[in-house]
Formats: sequence, C-alpha cells, structure tokens
Amino acid sequence: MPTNVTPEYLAAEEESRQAKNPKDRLRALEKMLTLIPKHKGTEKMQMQIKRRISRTKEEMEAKSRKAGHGPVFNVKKEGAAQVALVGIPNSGKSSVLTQLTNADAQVGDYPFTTTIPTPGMLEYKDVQIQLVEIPALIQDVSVGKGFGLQILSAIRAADAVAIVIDLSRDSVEQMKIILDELEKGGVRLNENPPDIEIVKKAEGGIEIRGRQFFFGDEQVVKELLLREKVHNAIVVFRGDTTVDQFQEALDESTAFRPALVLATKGDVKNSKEQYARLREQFSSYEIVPISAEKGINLEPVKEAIFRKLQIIRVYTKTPGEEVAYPPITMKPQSTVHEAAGRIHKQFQRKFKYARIWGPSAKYEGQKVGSDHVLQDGDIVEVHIR
Ligand SMILES: Nc1nc2c(ncn2[C@@H]2O[C@H](COP(=O)(O)OP(=O)(O)OP(=O)(O)O)[C@@H](O)[C@H]2O)c(=O)[nH]1
Ligand SMILES: [Mg+2]
Repeated sequence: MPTNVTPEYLAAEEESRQAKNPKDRLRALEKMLTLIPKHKGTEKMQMQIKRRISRTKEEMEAKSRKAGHGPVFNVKKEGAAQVALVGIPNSGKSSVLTQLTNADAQVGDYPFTTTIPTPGMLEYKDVQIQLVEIPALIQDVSVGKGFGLQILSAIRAADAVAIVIDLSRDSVEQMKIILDELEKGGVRLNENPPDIEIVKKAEGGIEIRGRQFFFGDEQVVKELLLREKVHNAIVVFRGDTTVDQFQEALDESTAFRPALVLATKGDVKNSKEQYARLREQFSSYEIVPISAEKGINLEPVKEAIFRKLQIIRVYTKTPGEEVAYPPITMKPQSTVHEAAGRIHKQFQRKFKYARIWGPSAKYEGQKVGSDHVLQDGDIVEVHIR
C-alpha cells in the first residue's frame, strides 16, 4: 500500500467500504479514482478501482435487467460448448461466423454492423459447438465505454474465446487492444486459475496453510481479506501463488478461458506480413490464418477450435444394439462411471461392468470397471445388474 494517498482519498475508500448499495459504492469509487495520486506507483490501484467501478456498474445493470428493463444480452448456451468471437469493429467476425456455422449473419463494410451477440452452430466431428459473435470490442470497453460491460459479460459467459484479427490492418495493435481490455475486464486467457482454497469460518481469525507456495507478504493477505469483510478463514495454497494471483482468487468474477486467434482476411495484400508480425509478437497463442471471404483454411480452424475446447467424445451403446448418436461430450480424464451417469443415474448405481471399443481399449470389446479412464472416440457399453 503506498502511503502517499490523501486523507480525502482514505475517506472515499472508507465510504466505498460502508456503502449500503451499488449506487453509493459507485459514487465513492469514482471519488477515489479522482482523488488517487496519478503516478507509476499507483497504476495498479487505479486499475483496480476502474475494475471495481465496472463491476459495480455491471451489478447495477444486471439488477435493472432482472427488474425487467432492457433486453437480455447474453446468448443462451446450446450444444457442447460456447465460443465467443471477439474482435475490433469490421474485423470480419460475422463473415467468420457465417462461414463456420449455419448462421446467416449480416456482413457490412462499416463498423458496428453487429449490435447484439449473434449465435451460430458449428457441427464438427459429431459435436455441436456454438459460436457467438460478440459486438465489436473497442478501447476502454473494460471501463464501460459503448456496451462495454455487456460485451465483457457476454465474453465471460462463454467457455472459450476466439480472437478475430483483421490481417488487412495493424494486427499487433488490434491484439494489444483486445488483450488489454480483456485483462482489465477480468478475463484471463490460457492461464490456469490459482490453486487456492478459501474456507470462511465463524471464528479463529485468518489461518494460512501451504505457506511454502505463497510468494508475498502474509500481512497483505490478511488486509485483502479484511477488505472483503472476511475476518475468519482458512486459506490453503496448493500451488505457487503471488499476491496478484491471490487477489484474483478473491475476486470471483475473474474468468479463466482457453483462447486462440483466427487471423482473417488472409486473402488481402500485405496479410502475410501482418500474420508474421502477429506470430512473432504473440508466439504463445495458437494463430490460424484464414480467409472467410475466399473460404480458405476453414477445416483447420474448426479443428483448432475443437481441440482448444478439450472435449472428448464418448459414444454409448446398449448391448445388442447399434452405437447411439450423437456422442456425449466430456472433460478429458473422465471415467466410465461418469459416462454411465450421463446415460442414466441408475446406470451408476446398478453398474456391473462395461465393454470398451476404441482408443482407450487394449483390445476391441475389452471388459473394464467403472474407474476406467476414457479417451476421445471411445465406445462404451454399460452392463447393469
Ligand atoms: N478481403 C476480405 N474481406 C473480408 C473478409 N472477411 C470479411 N471481409 C470484409 O470485411 C468487412 C467487415 O466484415 P464483417 O464480417 O461484417 O465484420 P464484423 O467484424 O462482423 O463487423 P462488425 O459487426 O461491424 O464489428 C466486410 O466488408 C467484409 O466483406 C475476408 O476474409 N477477406
Ligand atoms: Mg459483425
């Protein structure tokens, strides 16, 4: 905590803590943002205040939506997973959506053609994947510009993010804007959530376990918990954790999502150069070049999206019958027990054994127990008592 904040600032902070409703909290937070000294040392705090402001606005909007004002923005999930198409205005999102799915989205040679999240269904390898075009993202959506808060909430609602980059324009600049806004908006891409457990209690103060995994000042942990009005809790660190990560864990609204990049308009002049720059600057991302207009590289994009979702397909069959269609979709490392439960709860309780065909089977029709770990493409036949 920097010590050079003014008493006025501290008063505003106290006011935000005491606020009885979002409106009062918003007023106090905005005061804090005005009063905080603007220099390098307070950048992080400034960002946190901005995020709290946007969260509060989001909360207020959500409430007013619930009360029946305004349309529901987010798209209802259908299929095995929902993937958000995110990009700057006019970058080619609707064209990608139209090429990859059954949607017939409006394409326009002007910005903000798409104003509400627009879904389409992509069927790939027997799996239904819902793609949702999110209205264009611009700088400062994370602090509520445009439909910023609704846009961020729609992105957070998805299971994965596909960033659409327009190769006819500065690719690195676009990527920077998008990553920056997502970060400020509490969306973390291709990162694992911190492995921390916080168990709130009625008494006993703050107890910290797994100290060897925590890289920071324990006093700060206590202060951050107090700020959230948590006075008694056990905090368990299970993996390496910094103070920042701890703060994220406290902030339950942080979303951790897998992400990939669709670099589109690969047919235009200079697109190769923009693609190369993007790869060089953002080498940790999987980047798939495509042209929606010319229909180039669409199959590799579908495959990349499918892989990013880490879905395994498990086909089920009843003894003496054909394999059922479509497959059930599961997380990697799922077991026969879990698959049986997806067919019917009874199948878990009355489970005798299963027969397996496919990648995880040692031989076709192998007899296995309920703890057998499944792989993508397996066929499972459950036998019950
Ligand atoms: N050359 C080329 N032009 C494309 C491609 N994809 C889209 N465009 C053009 O780019 C413009 C914008 O396309 P849209 O698909 O509407 O872009 P968008 O990102 O959905 O736009 P907003 O919804 O307004 O944010 C249109 O003029 C398209 O014809 C492509 O692969 N190659
Ligand atoms: Mg569009």
